[in-house]
Amino acid sequence: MDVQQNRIQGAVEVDAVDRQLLRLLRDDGRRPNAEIARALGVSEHTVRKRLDRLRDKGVLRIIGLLDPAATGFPVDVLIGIGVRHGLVREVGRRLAAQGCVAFVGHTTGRYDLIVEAVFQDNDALLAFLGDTLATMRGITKTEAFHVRGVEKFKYMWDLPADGSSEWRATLTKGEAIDQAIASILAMDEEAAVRVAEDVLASALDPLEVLEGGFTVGMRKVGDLFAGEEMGVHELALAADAMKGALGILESAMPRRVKGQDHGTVVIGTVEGDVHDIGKTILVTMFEVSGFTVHDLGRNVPVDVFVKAVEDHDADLVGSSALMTTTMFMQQRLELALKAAGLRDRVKTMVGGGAATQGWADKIGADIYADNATDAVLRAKEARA
Ligand code: B12
Repeated sequence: MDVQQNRIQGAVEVDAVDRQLLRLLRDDGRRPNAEIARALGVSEHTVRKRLDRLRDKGVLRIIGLLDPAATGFPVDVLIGIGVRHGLVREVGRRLAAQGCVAFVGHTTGRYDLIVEAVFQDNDALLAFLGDTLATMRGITKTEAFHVRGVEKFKYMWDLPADGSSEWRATLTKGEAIDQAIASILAMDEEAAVRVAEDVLASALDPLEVLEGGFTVGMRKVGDLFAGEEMGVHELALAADAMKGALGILESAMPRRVKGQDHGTVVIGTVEGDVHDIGKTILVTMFEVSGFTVHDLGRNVPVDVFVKAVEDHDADLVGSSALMTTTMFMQQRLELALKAAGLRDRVKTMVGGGAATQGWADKIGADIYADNATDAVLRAKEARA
């Protein structure tokens, strides 16, 4: 008990911001402080101070790692070594002096030492086992374990979240994107939710994984459906997985900055169309970017859009259409806004899988975007 308490007392305190900072550096140790500051929402001065402290306390070391496999030493072997009593230290030191040895640890159990060594090929490994180790004074037995693949290195280890005794998987952006796409293609809501939770625990940008992972997965599902490799039931299951992940990721998007008001937006999916996942992302992105949003939902008749524009004195109206059979509703909306005398007061935005820039030009819509981030950027430009 005393030992445990001493260990905890001596441990360096690493708070949530430190952990996020360490994760960012784990991906790229040369990431500029300015970029880290932006990602964490703190000043560069704070980043510098925290880095200095973590370095001083020995929590962080930024080093260059040489990859043996990439430099012509692909054979990676762990070797358990038994040593005659009294000679363990001496043998350990002699092993550590060998050029091919990357790690020497003193262990309990069947072996006294565990060594990791790298070789150009199996002949070099056999020479090391048969010549060097077999003739080294004090060694009584060896057992070699050829490492066929590595899932995790020590530097990838992370502390559990604050106040929790549970470790969550920590993912790089690439891993998160791959897993997000896979969970949608597998139509696995549980997996999608887990990936989304891991994204947050890994301090990754939820939007990047949403757009680059989950949304890409949904588009692939659409292609499989078009090629008749998936039915409507599977589409619905994939959509449930996407919605599960979306709920988690949305909760972590930064809330609207107080006092910011870029304008009022009315958003909905057009009549006859129930596809509302993209529309929901759009609503979130406009909200977190400082707009006041009125979400009309899906399957929304044109006159409901028009009434909402009038009632809320909207600056922008966005209509989403995912099908070639429903996109004409976006054109009807243009005409109805003109007929109501509102067209000059409001900017129109069209989007969703069916719409294109060409379509927007043809019907006279002001803004087209094929993702929610660009939609917000264009809306801000149009209002500037
Ligand atoms: C999930 C899905 C469903 C789910 C929808 C669940 C839900 N609540 O949304 C369910 C199973 C219900 C469904 C039903 C159907 N679907 Co469906 N569906 C899809 C699928 C696979 C994914 C759509 C999606 O969510 N994508 C992910 C989101 C994030 O992307 P997004 O919608 O494109 O949105 C992004 C951008 O486009 C943009 N954006 C979106 N809206 C807006 C709006 C504005 C203003 C702006 C600026 C930007 C913008 O920002 C978003 C975020 O980045 C698509 C395939 C595809 N390639 O789109 C087919 C697809 C749209 N469906 C299709 C079809 C045919 C159907 C059905 C007719 C099938 C049937 N036989 O019953 C029905 C139609 C029901 C109806 N009346 O609407 C076809 C449409 C074909 C066509 N060209 O007309 C598609 C293209 C599949 C295909 N390749 O054949 N579907």
